[in-house]
Amino acid sequence: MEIEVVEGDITAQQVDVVVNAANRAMRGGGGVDGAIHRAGGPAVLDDCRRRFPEGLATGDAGWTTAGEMPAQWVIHVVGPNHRAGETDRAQLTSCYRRALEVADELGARSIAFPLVSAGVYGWPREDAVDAAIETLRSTPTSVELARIVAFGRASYDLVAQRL
Ligand code: AR6
Repeated sequence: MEIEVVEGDITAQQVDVVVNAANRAMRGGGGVDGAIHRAGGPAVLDDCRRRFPEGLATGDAGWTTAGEMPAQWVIHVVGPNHRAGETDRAQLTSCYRRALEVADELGARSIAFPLVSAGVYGWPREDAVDAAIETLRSTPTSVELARIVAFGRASYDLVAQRL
């Protein structure tokens, strides 16, 4: 699998799957989650309610429609909330591994990731980048392209350097 980085907005990516940095309730929020629900429209939340009545566990992933976005699916993952004391790194790497597993179930060939937990959830940024890259490199998958979407120049430079 090829791994690349771009600077930009995850909701605009022309890929099969965009990954959402969600929370356990899976009913929307701020950051990437807010942007994805705004861009995808109400079909995304409808699908979240229908397919995930109980939400999702930390470290897990599940798919919905991408609604009005160019992508076909959203894979929602729940990163650990470092700010709230969830500091188990295995829960963060699990988000990337589980997202690729779900992408394989869908037959997706391309997927765009935000830096899960690196915003509101406060995971130290350099380690969030390293966890993403390590896990994308080491997980067997039929996905051909993983794109890390960095929000802002500083994030882009950091990911490019770590790649
Ligand atoms: N495209 C790409 N990256 C973005 C975008 C965007 N449109 N917007 C923000 N980022 P965050 P988390 C970057 O906070 O830390 C929500 O309220 C951002 O700069 O979206 O996992 C959820 O509902 C950061 O680097 O996700 C949860 O409650 C990264 O994406 C909680 O926040 C992740 O930031 C999840 O927090």
